Amino acid sequence: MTPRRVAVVPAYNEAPTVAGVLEWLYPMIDELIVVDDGSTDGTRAAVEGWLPGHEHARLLTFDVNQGMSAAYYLAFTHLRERTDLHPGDLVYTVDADGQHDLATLDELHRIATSERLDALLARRDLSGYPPHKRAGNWLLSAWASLWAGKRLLDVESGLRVFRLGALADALGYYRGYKYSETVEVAVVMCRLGYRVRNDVVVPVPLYRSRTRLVDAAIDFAMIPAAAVRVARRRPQHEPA
Ligand SMILES: Nc1nc2c(ncn2[C@@H]2O[C@H](COP(=O)(O)OP(=O)(O)O)[C@@H](O)[C@H]2O)c(=O)[nH]1
Ligand SMILES: [Mg+2]
Repeated sequence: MTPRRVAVVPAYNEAPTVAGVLEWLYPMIDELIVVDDGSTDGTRAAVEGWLPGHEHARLLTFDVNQGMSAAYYLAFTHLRERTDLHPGDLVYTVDADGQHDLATLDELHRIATSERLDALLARRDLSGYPPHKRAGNWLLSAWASLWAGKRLLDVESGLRVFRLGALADALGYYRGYKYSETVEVAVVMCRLGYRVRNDVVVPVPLYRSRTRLVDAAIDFAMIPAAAVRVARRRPQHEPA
């Protein structure tokens, strides 16, 4: 059976780019979920203006900003509860800021399915990023690798393909705070024994980042916490 492809796009104050991202993404997937995370600009209006005529897209919302992790948690728990989806279906995540070159999606999909991966976390080509961002990303990925028991190369990437069954399982072990969702899901999935790749390099046509030092510090602390949570709750895990 061909897996369904569901894309999740968290959006916070992305009025200039969000509709363009949705328009590009929509023909490549079967269903689209965009989460407006209490945006204070015209994001909600831009999405609502785009929705008509796109019947496989839906908007989930927070009235007050909750942070990126909460936006993902809302969408993922919704998917986990859906009885019309199967563990083999695929969940894509894409930023709303136009940072991801969606021309890479087909190739990511091909690799994820042909290698039967549980998670393909695209490794962004950060060569256009400032040195302090690259150093921070390297350090965070190295720290995550230590706790994941597997070499991870870009744990902050928001361009990903998950197998729904594995994602739904991992959701029992983390919730995420601010931006920590990306690092936590990577560590949790590795610790649970799922097949994870983080070495497929994708270009980043646009540098734009809102994360600050405090966000990196939060991620740093959340990584061991996530690993310990898995070890405590499921010492002898057999991947679902
Ligand atoms: N900055 C920020 N982004 C959020 C929030 N909630 C959801 N997002 C979305 O999460 C995605 C990743 O955020 P971004 O700032 O691009 O992070 P970066 O690419 O890791 O630097 C974007 O699509 C944002 O619009 C939030 O509270 N703050
Ligand atoms: Mg981004």
